[in-house]
Parts: sequence; C-alpha cells; structure tokens
Amino acid sequence: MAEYFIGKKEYFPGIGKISYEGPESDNPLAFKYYNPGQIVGGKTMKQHLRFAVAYWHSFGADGSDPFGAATHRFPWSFDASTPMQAAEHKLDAAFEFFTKLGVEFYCFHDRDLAPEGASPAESEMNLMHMVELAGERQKATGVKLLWATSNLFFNPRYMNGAATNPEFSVVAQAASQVKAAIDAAIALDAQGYVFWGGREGYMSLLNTDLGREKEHMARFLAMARDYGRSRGFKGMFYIEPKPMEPTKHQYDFDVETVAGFLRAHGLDRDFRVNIEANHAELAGHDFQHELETAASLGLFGSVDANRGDPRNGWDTDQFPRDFHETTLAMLAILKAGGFVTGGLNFDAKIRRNSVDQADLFEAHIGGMDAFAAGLVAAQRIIDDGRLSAFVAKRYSSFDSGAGARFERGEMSLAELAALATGYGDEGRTSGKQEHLENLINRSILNL
Ligand code: XUL
Ligand code: CO
Repeated sequence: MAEYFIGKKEYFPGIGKISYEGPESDNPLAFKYYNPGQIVGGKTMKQHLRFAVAYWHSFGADGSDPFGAATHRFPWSFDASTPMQAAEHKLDAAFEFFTKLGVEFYCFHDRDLAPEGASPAESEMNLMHMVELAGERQKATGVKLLWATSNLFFNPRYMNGAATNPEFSVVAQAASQVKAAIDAAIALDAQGYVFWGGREGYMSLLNTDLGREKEHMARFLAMARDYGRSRGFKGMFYIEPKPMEPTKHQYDFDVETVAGFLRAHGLDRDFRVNIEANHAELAGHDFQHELETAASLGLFGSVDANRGDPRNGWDTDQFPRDFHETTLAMLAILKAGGFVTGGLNFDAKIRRNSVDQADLFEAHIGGMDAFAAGLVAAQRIIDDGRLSAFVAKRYSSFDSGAGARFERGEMSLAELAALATGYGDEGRTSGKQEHLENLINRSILNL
C-alpha cells in the first residue's frame, strides 16, 4: 500500500508506517499481535479482521463535551479558509493516517466527508466534490470504503426524528440526504450502507404515535433499499441497533428487536445488523450476546468495535482493549462464518485529554492488537474442539429418535407428553460452565 500525501503536506510528521514487531517489542508505535500476513485458520489476519477507521471520531471528534470546549486541535483545518477547503485537507490527513496505520477500510457519514450547504442541492454538490477526491485517493492507496451512512441526527431539523419525524417535510429532507449518500456509496464502491437511527425513537409517548412512526421507518428503509438496488448497489444494507441515546427509546433497540422488525416488513433479505459493543452494553446485553443472537438469526453483518465503561452505562466509545471480550467476540464471528461485506470498524474516540498526535495511532494499534489476539485465541478454541464438542453433546438427545422427530415438527404435545413416563432421573447433567470458562482463559493466556 502506497504512502499517499496528495496535498504534499504531512499531517502526522515523525510517525511512519506502523509495522508488526511482536509481543516482545517495547515500541508503542508497533503492532504486538496484529501481523497482517499471519495465517489463522486458513486465512490471513488481514482477511479475517477487515479493520476500518471511523472518519467522524478520528478526524471530527474535537474532544468537546457538555462541560467543556474542544481540546483537540486539527492541523488540517489551520490553513483552510473555507469549510470545503478544510474538508479537502481533512481527507488528505485521513488517507495519510489510513496508509500509515495499514488499515484496509474506512467509514463515513455524508457530513463527515463534506460540510452541509445552504440548500439540499448545495449539500449534494459539496458531497459529490468530496466523493470525487475520495475516489482518487482510494484508487491511489487501495484503501476501500467499508460503509457509508447519512447523518440524520445533528441538524436541528431532525430533533423530532428523521424517517419517523411527525412532519412529512422533514421525512422528505431526510430522503434527499439518504439518496445522495447512497449515490456516494455507489460511486465509491462501498461494501455496505448503514442506518443508525439516532433520533428514530421517542422522548415521550405522550406525543408519539408509535405504530405510525414504525410504519414510516419501514417504508423509508424499503424505499432506500429499492433506490440503492435500482442504481446497482450490490453492497449490504445494515441497521445498527442501539436502545437509547440520544432518544429515550430507539426503535432499533437491540438485535432481536431489529430482527423482528426486518422480518415483519420483508427487509431481511437486504439488511443485516452492524453490531456495536457499547450499544450492546446499553441494551443490558454483552457484545457476545448480540453477535451470537445475530448469527442465530442469519443476520450477522458487521461490527462497530469499541467498548463502554460498565460502571457508568454511557456510550463512551472507547477503543477495545479487553482480550477476554475480543476472544468471545471473534469466536462468535468465526462461528458465524466470518465477515463477508462487513468488518471491524473502530467507532471509537480518543479521550478528551489525549492530545498528542501519537495518541490516535496508539488507540488504533491497541484496538487492532486486541482483536488480533482475540482472533488467535478464538481459533485456538475452535481447533481444540472441546468447547464445540461439549455443546454438540449437550444437545445430542435431539439428534436421533424421538428427539429428532420433535425437532422436525413431527410430534404432537400429547405424544411428547406420553413419552415422559418412560424417562427417569434425566436432566441432572452438569453444564460445566466453570470448566469451559477455564478453557477460554487458558486459550487467551497461551497467546
Ligand atoms: C452512535 C453510533 C454512530 C453510528 C453511525 O452511537 O454508533 O456513530 O455508528 O451513525
Ligand atoms: Co456505531
């Protein structure tokens, strides 16, 4: 992958290409576990993990919070005289970062790439201009677009929702944004298109027609799908579940809720889920639960890789670090068959007081190492075979005879009940949870 400074200016001076130096290395700007070409279970780490950088956090989150001003100073906006010029510089900085880090993919919202204009037409023109430049940089570097999305939550017009807004005029404006963003995704050969319904929910049921809003959301998503397919979009559409924040309740609450919604509206052929670790936590689940649920429903798609703080329950979007969590996540992902169009997108931001240029690199390096280590440990668990053999044995009474007939739906409740008399003290078989937990821990420590 070529290093690429189209603007002839280096935005991260003093930091070169990040390479793999192994677990013994003490270099903070080197990978300890992520070794792109290393074969794990028949595929390279790079093919398995499909890392993406999130444009909005890495080049847009300025460190401001409800209590304080921005702390991150973006060098790419210093010498820009217009918002469009700043967007062009930001693009150069982003591609410099992607190539130095060695990621294969990136993700963006329409408004991350290009500033909103004074009218829908101007916004679209801004976006088209930036799409053209991004396309050139993609071609020159080989970095690809994992997915694009549309920011339908920042502008005050969306304060009551976008597709679920009680005012039709706002729904139309959301459509104009989504149509342009799908065009951008197609032009940049995106492998996916995400809907995260930040304000598709309610703040109070007193003023909300819940049934009508959900119907509107389904209608809108079907229209977006039909538009994309009619324009030749072959990528995957994703819904990113999140239970709350910014609204009190979001309709895409969790994977199971989204699955019911997609099926009820005939959307499950074109849509999969983009699962975010921190969102799982907000829904009262763990990351593994959401991944396994998606896999069990045939809806696993992509991942927003981050973590929250289990003690405060906010969407803190921190970089993943927990080997135990990444091992269980990679185990679920491998069991689901791995990524096809999806990947691991770092929807994560450095902390407000992480103000050194190296911090953004070290944040991603740690996240990539955490998933690489998780991948190795997960593959070891699979190769060891004891975990899957235990689970298979646990259900083996359904593999033949009456159990198999029950599974195939060939038995009535009365027949099933009649069999009870022939059975005795079954059911007191150990679930061996602690034994299995120890197996997982050993596979992690053997790294
Ligand atoms: C918000 C969130 C978004 C989506 C894209 O919590 O995760 O950044 O990933 O809109
Ligand atoms: Co996300």
